[in-house]
Amino acid sequence: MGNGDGSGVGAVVSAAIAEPPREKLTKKAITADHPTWCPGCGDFAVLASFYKVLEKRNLEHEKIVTLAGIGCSSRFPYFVNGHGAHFIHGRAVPLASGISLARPDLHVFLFGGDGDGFSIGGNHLDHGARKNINMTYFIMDNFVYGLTKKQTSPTSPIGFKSKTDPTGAIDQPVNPMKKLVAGGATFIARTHAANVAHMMQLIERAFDHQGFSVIECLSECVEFFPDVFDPANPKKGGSFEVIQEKKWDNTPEDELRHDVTDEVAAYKLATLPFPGVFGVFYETDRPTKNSLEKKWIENTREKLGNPSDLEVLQKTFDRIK
Ligand SMILES: Cc1ncc(C[n+]2csc(CCOP(=O)(O)OP(=O)(O)O)c2C)c(N)n1
Ligand code: SF4
Ligand SMILES: [Mg+2]
Repeated sequence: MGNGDGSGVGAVVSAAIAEPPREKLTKKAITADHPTWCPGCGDFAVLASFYKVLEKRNLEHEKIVTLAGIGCSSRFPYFVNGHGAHFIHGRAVPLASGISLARPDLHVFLFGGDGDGFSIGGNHLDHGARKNINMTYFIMDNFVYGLTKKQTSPTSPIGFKSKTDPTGAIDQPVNPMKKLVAGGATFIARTHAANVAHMMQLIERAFDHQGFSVIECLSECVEFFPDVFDPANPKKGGSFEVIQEKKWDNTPEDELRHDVTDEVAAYKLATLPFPGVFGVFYETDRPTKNSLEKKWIENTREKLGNPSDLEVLQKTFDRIK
């Protein structure tokens, strides 16, 4: 900051005060409250993977924002020592959108459940996706409403007996991968909470992606839908089938591999019967709303003769007087 007389003394003083070296971000520094999930809940592994990624990437601590809606999974921000909030049920995407657009320098991570993301928040998910707002959204899908103690969720399979469907669910469940492809998300992936290495890989890829990146993670609710994801857990007799992505190496094997930029191929993968396949279904490079809006603001400002924020605000007030 200058001292006001134009001598630049202030600048010299501030230059002399060297920034202290940054301490490496540790798990200890990002760990907050003790998680209050039921022992054995899949969400613990998601939290552990997230801590590991933050530590590995050594992000600037003050640039991490963890957001959520309402649900067991949406307790997530309580357990991360950083900026965070959990918001109204289903309204996590709009909250995250505002923060992402206003503060493009922050890393916006969003966590939540299948109810929060695909039911009450399903509409917001579509709009966040089509607008390609920059954030990483991790949906912990347990096929049930956990927090409210076992109601049918939009991903519950037909026949699932719950408090809202005592004789078994009769409605066709949402297919998250199909919904996200159709919605226009630019990074779409699927993983399983029993596979920490796979989860970490996907969180890192989603984080590196510019745009609306979503990971659906099968995360078991041991209380209200136990063992449902065993068919994809090798430790419990299932098999975890990973998507083989194209290497573009001109080999005959490559013909059979998945092209992540092909949305029809992604849609086809999404039609595989439960438990399906895991990995990146779709990834494309499309301008984010963040970049488009920034350009629009800069152009408008230039047209108006580069006024300050205060002048723009004053002009707006004058107009509505
Ligand atoms: C507007 C509104 N409707 C309903 C509720 C009640 N409610 C809280 S969490 C929840 C569903 C949670 O399910 P999910 O998002 O799958 O998270 P989980 O608990 O399974 O992790 C519901 C219906 C609420 N809090 N607010
Ligand atoms: S009720 Fe289910 S989702 Fe909620 S904490 Fe317990 S095991 Fe996890
Ligand atoms: Mg749920």
